[in-house]
Amino acid sequence: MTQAVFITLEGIEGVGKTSAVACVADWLRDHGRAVTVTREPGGTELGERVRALVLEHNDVPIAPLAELLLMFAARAQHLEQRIRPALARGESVVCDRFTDATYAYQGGGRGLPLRHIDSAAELVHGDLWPTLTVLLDASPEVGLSRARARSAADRFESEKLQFFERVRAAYLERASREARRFAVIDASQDMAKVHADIRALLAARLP
Ligand code: Z5A
Repeated sequence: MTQAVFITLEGIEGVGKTSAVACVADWLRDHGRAVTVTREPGGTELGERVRALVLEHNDVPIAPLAELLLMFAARAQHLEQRIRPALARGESVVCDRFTDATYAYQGGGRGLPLRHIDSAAELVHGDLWPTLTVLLDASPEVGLSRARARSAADRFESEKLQFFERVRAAYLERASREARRFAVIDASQDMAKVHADIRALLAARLP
């Protein structure tokens, strides 16, 4: 039996994670694996409510530490309700963002100390890390122009360019430290080439 894998897609807004998630899931299914597709924040009723709270423009002030804890609260529920049960059933899980997003956004973007994120990650998922993390990398100019052409800016997308430069730098720093788990793909290429690169990566990396 093929081993279940846990694959995450990461990157700043507009780099193409949504279509890349579908590309990964299709490839896995084509190679005989059952797949659960999900996202963060989200994937459960609680997670989707947290998502609405943190993404919508509303009158609710959210301090950076509260934002960090909301992400991990949603993640704890997601792991309990969706991710761990799927892996236990032998299904592969493809997730649009996971804890690397917290390091990038709340760590790099908001400037929270990384030791807080380390502690929360240890508490919430211990050593359950993705088998493979695909970082779709493009400049904030490219990502934000695509995201803004598609829909109005949400609470994160309304941040300034420097915020996304810090987020991108934090992602690249994590990718270079954890080169065995991460793969970086140039997301500024056209979509067909990005997806061809993803399929080649999966063929090379998965058992
Ligand atoms: N967040 C956080 O702060 N901490 C955490 O721990 C977690 C999340 C888990 C929700 O994420 C927010 O939560 C996120 C970080 C924060 N910030 N925001 N906003 P999200 O993943 O749901 O939101 P998103 O990153 O904004 O999603 P997105 O804008 O939909 O990005 P995307 O999925 O990467 O892009 P896309 O929808 O696939 O593509 C955007 C458009 O570009 C679309 O019209 C595509 O057709 C087009 N596109 C995509 N690829 C290409 C290429 N290669 N060429 C040309 N056009 C393309």
